[in-house]
Amino acid sequence: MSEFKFSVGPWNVHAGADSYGPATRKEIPLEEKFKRFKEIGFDAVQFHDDDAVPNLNELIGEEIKEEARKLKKLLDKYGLKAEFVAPRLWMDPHTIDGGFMSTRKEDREFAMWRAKRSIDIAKELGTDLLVLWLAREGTLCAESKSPVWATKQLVSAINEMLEYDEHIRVCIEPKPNEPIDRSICGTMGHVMAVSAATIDPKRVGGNLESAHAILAGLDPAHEIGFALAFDKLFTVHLNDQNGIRYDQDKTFGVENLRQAFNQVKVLVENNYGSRGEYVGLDVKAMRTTTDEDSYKHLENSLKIFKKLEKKVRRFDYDFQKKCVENRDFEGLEMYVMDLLMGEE
Ligand code: XLS
Ligand code: MG
Repeated sequence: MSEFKFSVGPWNVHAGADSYGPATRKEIPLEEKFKRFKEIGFDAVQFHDDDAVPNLNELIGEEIKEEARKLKKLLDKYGLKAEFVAPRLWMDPHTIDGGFMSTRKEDREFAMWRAKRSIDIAKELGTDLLVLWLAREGTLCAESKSPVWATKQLVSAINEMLEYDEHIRVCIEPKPNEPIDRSICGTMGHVMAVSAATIDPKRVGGNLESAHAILAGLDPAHEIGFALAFDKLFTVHLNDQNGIRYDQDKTFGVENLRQAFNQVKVLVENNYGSRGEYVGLDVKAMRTTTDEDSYKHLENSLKIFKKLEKKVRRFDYDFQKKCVENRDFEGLEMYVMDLLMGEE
């Protein structure tokens, strides 16, 4: 039995289309996903603004809130909470050169409109967490945008969100690349700096995604630890990644088991979750996955997390202490490998 609560987004159960090929599975209605999420053991659902309120660009404020209230009733029906709402700022034509940092005023205004609607939706769904995965926020042509100006734009945009609602917490999900190669806020270190520059740093934190840390050539557990050290890890997106390639959103732990072990370990050791934080997944099924197995990558991610949690809770800290005192890191490393390979 895990001591953590888990969350997932509806986009993690998908029809399998990618930039190189069409769908390989049927689309699944949102309510069916909620039912299965609960059965699998999830406690909360993550939302983009238009997952929660489709075609919100065509609606006005009150209509958006009304749609959000209907969704809240559906969540209640399945005993699920909403973890966060994230404005989707990478599909709309207004976001082709970013949103908050677009060189066009009308695009920046569009991004802010979506961010404020996301806050409205979050309040109706009963969460105070807004996630900003910044997607295209960067520089397509190096000479088209000053990185100084863009960084300051991001801080002022977040300040506007903090002023729009006195309770909202803004959680940046950093990613160093894809779909933009010169990103403005690519690691947890950047997030901490941006947070400190805002008008209310305690309400600005980070969402560490395992794959995004790996894409930056960094260790996910250390990125998690860095945010925890500043008390600013508002959530996580656990998954995996086979090296510095395209973003793969693989099942948690399947490529880098020891890295996954240490992500669970740093969360356990620092009582993550004790203030209601969720262990979020952001994983995608393989293209070959059949309709019947549409949720298997989620089930596998939870299984691997819980198996690793058991190993963390069996970790021999006395042995670790002895190895550290003697600087026997070879011995400590072998102990960890034995633990992971079931010899311990
Ligand atoms: C993309 C991001 C995305 C966000 C939610 O790489 O991980 O899935 O987490 O939009
Ligand atoms: Mg993510």
